[in-house]
Amino acid sequence: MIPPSHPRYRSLITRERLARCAQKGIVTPEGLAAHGRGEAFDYLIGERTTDSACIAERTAAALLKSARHPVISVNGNTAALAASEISSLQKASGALVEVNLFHRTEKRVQQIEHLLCEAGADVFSGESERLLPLHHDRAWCRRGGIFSADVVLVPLEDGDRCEALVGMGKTVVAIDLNPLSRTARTASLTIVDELTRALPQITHACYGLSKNEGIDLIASLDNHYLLTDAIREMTMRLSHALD
Ligand code: PTJ
Repeated sequence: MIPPSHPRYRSLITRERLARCAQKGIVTPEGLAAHGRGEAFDYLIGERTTDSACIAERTAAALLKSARHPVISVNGNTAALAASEISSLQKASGALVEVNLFHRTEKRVQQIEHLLCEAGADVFSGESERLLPLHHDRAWCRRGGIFSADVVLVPLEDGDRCEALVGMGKTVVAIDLNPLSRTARTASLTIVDELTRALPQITHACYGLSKNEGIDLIASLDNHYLLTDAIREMTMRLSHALD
């Protein structure tokens, strides 16, 4: 029997929640596969927040707090795993919350918006348009939301859209346990940490950061260092795996 305080217990509860959300159509089959990839990388990094991820989370808070128009983009996996954490981060950062999907259907958009509202988020809804320079359904977003944002937080984003957002001149903050993914390498700032650990840390930092610390964190942002350090942590754990 695994004790409730053990990270493995949490991951079993999380899997059950995702499976329930998949049955309702909130999470797609591709979303379940993406979660499995995330679990594997989380295992490699030791199911904990590393020091460099902690710096990345504080820098994300600084970017959100100093943005003119910050937006948190939410997909099916993020809503299923962390609707209430998104709501708390919205309150701490003042960011707009917009549902933006890879496998887009109107029904899924509405289901996910409903889930977020139930968790206390104030969801930006209304007319979507094909505004991002992409050829598929991922081009859809709202003119007053992601399209006009200067800073976008994209938990679990796909590489094409991340690249498109960066190409539009936005500061893109990704949460992605895979430091080798195209999203991780394209984003302005990548938090290599598990979503439900990362979001509360960003929220906490939004309340605690001084203006000067925020300025210093943004000035010293080095995404290449953050990715290299995550790979170093994983490699180190692997090389001692059988000790
Ligand atoms: O709900 P939709 O239709 O918008 O689809 C969402 C998914 C996640 C299916 C879609 O965006 C997708 O396919 O994403 P990717 O390209 O598979 O990227 C997801 C990334 O998130 C992968 O690199 C995973 O390792 C990582 N990941 C998965 N679960 C977590 C995670 N990172 C942090 N925390 C997690 N819990």
